[in-house]
Amino acid sequence: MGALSPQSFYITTPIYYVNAVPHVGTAYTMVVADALARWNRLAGRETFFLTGTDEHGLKIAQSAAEHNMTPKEWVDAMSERFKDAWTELGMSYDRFIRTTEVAHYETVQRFLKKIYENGFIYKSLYSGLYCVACEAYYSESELLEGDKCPTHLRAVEKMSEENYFFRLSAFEEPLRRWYEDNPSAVVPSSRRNEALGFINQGLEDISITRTSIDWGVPAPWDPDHVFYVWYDALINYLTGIDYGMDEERFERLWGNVHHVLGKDILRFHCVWWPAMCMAAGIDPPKQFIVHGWLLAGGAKISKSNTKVSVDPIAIARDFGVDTMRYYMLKETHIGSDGDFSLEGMVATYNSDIANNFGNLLQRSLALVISKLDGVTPGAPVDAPEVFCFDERVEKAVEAWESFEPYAALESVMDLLRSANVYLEQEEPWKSSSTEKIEVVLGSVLELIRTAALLLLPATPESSMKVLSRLGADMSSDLRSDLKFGRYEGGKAIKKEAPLFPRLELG
Ligand code: ME8
Repeated sequence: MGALSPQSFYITTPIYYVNAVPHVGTAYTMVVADALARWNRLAGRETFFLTGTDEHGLKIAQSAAEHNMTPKEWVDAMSERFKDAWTELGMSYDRFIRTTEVAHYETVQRFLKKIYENGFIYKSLYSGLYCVACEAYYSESELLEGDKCPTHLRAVEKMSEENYFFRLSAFEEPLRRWYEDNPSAVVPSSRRNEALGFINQGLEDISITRTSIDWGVPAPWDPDHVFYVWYDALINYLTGIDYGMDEERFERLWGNVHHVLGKDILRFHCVWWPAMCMAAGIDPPKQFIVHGWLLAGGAKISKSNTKVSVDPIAIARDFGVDTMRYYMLKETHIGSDGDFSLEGMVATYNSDIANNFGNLLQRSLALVISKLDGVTPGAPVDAPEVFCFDERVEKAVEAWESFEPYAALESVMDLLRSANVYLEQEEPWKSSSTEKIEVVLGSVLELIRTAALLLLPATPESSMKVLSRLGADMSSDLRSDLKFGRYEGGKAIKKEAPLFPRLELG
């Protein structure tokens, strides 16, 4: 088994609009990014996980007005709701960025001044059809039923103003070449084709400032103009790691940045953003991890979709945060859409966690108590054949490394299934040989320990409880912790309630 490469790992989520509270859909992005961050920390890498809130633009200004608040009062209150939600859900982010922070204004101005000085920004008259919900202009051919935005199905508004433009058209060829030279810039690869599709349709320059509102970052060369919300928002990824302030740190983290995002915002990320980076003279991002949508009854879950319970905090309180995390990561492959239902979540938890994992743990510990005076045996030197231990561990490691949590979790479930089969076959409860019982239970507990480690990015709280019940510590070397034979045993066990009882829908 190869060593895990030691480079730094920088991971980001989209920054969320504060015109509504977090819901299961936004929590899904967080869970994906949090699990990948946790995996990379476990692998011993310097990891930096950035999330935050997107607080400018017309939509936010309108939401504030609807609530009789100033934009500032509104965004201050709403960004707290996001922070509280992610804290409650145990998200392990390192920095929470707000686009209304002074540091972000400075970074936006620093970065866009570079693009301006490099000659990729110019002034012109713009008139077009604008969807306030998307904060984006559409061409007529993109509209549905003549005047409706294809994402929100609401009428677009005609807007006309003099503003600054970014010369996106100049980057058609450079972007095509960049995608050719970096075949893994977007995962999964089907989403890369989508990005290339946008580029191959031809790129038009984009309007990047507004004079019709003042809720935004002013252009440093013409302060009557504020930057269009998307143009300022993308730059948060640079503010988050102190672009222009701490060069050494910036280079280290930017060189291995991974942007997690939903497919709805692919064009902004996979077309605009690398072009903006090129225009400012920095490398485009290393990789985009594009996930699909969580659906309920076939429709995208959103703040206005009331068909399902969409409050992730209520779900976590009722069923446990790890139950929700595990379900999201196991049943929805990153890149594809996935169904979210409480029935599905409970069924997945019961089959994988309560039965396959929890029962095994409970039975083995009960046997330690009844057959081995309550002290756990250490692992034998070799893994019994039936586990296919090395192959399955390797498969899980590779799956985590290539951003395929479902495959990692499936491989861990295979390991645990083989441990269940082995326990049934060996029937240690019938044996009177302490030596045999120690080998059998030592092997099974070793499998449980390994499973808890490999599940840790998905189910951090539960994994830590299992490791503590076994008295298994972790070193800073994941590879050595994943070797069969590492579990030393010697933990005195008392009879305790099961860690993962079956769940019922109330
Ligand atoms: O677009 N399933 O913010 P936003 C999966 N501020 N993911 C979902 C989802 C669902 N049903 N619903 C939302 C914005 N998401 C901009 C981003 S970044 C520089 C600026 C997730 O609050 C998904 O990741 O509308 C989507 O891309 C993100 O929430 C959009 O959040």
